[in-house]
Amino acid sequence: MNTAPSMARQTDAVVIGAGFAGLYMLHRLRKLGLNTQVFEAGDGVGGTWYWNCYPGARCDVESMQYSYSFDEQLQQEWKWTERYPAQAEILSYINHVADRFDLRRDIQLETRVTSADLDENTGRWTVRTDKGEEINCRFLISAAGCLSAARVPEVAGLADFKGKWYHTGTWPHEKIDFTGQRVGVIGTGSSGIQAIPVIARQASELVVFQRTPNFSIPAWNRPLPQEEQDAWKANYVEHRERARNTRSGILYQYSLRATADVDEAERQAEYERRWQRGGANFTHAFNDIFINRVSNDQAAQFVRNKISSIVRDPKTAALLAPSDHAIGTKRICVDSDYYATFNRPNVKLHDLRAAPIETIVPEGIRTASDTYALDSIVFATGYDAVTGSIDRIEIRGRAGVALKDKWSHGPKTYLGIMTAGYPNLFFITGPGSPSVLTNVIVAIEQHVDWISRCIAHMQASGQTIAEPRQTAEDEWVKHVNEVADQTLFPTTKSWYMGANIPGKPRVFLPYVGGFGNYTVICEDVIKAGYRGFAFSGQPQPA
Ligand code: N01
Repeated sequence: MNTAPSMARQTDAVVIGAGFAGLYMLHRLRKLGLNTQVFEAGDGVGGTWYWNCYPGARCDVESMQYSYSFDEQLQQEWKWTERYPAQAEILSYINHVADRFDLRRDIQLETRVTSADLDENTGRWTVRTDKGEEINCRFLISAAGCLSAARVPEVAGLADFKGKWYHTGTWPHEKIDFTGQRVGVIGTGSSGIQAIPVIARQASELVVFQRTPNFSIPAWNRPLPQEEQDAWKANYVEHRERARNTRSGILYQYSLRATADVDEAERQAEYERRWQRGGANFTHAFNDIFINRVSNDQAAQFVRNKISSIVRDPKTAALLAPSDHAIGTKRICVDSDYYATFNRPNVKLHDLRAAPIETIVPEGIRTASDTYALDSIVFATGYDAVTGSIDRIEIRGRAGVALKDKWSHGPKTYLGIMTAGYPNLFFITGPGSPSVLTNVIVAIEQHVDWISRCIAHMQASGQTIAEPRQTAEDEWVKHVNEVADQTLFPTTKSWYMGANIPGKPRVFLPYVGGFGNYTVICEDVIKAGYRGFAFSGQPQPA
């Protein structure tokens, strides 16, 4: 094992990533009096919202909810302009937070963490970066994000393409103008569904290469009037508290009724009411949509009917209507004019199931049926989700075991926060926690607060090393799987299941037991004296 050389810079904590998670973690660690170094691969803060500046990028959680709650003054002062925040506005907000709390002085940009090795004798980590630095720390905290390892599929011929190509998750920061261009977009997940309508308005021709259609609900985005914000802010603390007790950390209207509790007319009226309200609230129209196949299919059929009512060409409408998965078991998309975009004369849908891509040629894309001449190609092909950002760092814990090897059959954690054999390594929104099934800022705050309390507990009790017990981890992993198996999620090949990455183990990555329930479990663990965790180490000098 490669242990810390004496020349390595010493600090108390290293945080990987300066997105929402990394910034708030830094803020809390400072309050604990810890010297902290944050490393960020981008040349600005913001994480996901730094990288995803593709056309149309916007959050599908409403502005008043998609922000930090930890500082009352911050949430009162910041003004949002639209119902759903656009990427640029979220990035301004994050930069404002970085300045307001004077966070930048501990953040090193354009630096990627490449490895971390545990020294079992000292319980400390030696972290290395792509800039050749070494830094030795007591606490190592991954704030690397769940959707940050962008994935370009291996397509033959890409290197020979004469035009430009982009991935939505690593979009260039200079303005890309597709005016007058022939553009191909590969992928119809949340990113593609947002980018396609905007690109269609610029491009002379747009070809959408679809392998699997997705369900999408209109956002009905609009300006956010001052009075609406003021009304929300008047009760911000209460709204946040209520959100924390929900299944997804978002104030949706969670129905208490099952689909079969109402007759067909009322059912359709409820779907319609939610469609008109817009957003992911749709999937909570009845409380059994995620667990009952028949109920799910009724909600899905409503959306399929909507698609065929919007898209004029019946063949295109049929291709856009998903039938291979239960609605919501792939992340539901929220769009602005997605389906109507296919009524434009300059937009064509190519069905990759019928005619897959054979190769990219210098002039464009050749499929089994057609060759499309293109000036630009946009990959909206997603991420190595949840574990990808952790896996690409060479992390070695006890006995030099690589985390990648420990997780070769799927990630194993206790509460999604720590993993046995890797003391003092914490994950913010790690695998086995609600993470991507929630308003992720709510999940981030809960994890950062929990980790901070754990470290404060160690400081108070004079312990230097925290590690989950193997038995606690095994029980948690079992629980995560059991809860997932009670839902329809595992029936779908999705990135939630690791199914989008060739060779990735098929396990359900997040915890689907509900954010509210999860926080109760985390609180109980603390109340029971950090049940399932072992603390050790020499008392630290004051
Ligand atoms: O990625 P995805 P995404 N050939 O994995 C297709 C969050 N997010 O970036 O389904 C052809 O969902 C793939 O097809 P298939 C949100 O959590 C949020 O869109 O594998 N096609 C699929 O259509 C979201 O879920 C927001 O058959 C290929 C698409 O590419 C997550 O990020 C906005 C292919 C990938 O869809 C990821 O979304 C954006 C290939 N070789 C993202 N490989 C908001 O807040 C993949 N595909 C609104």
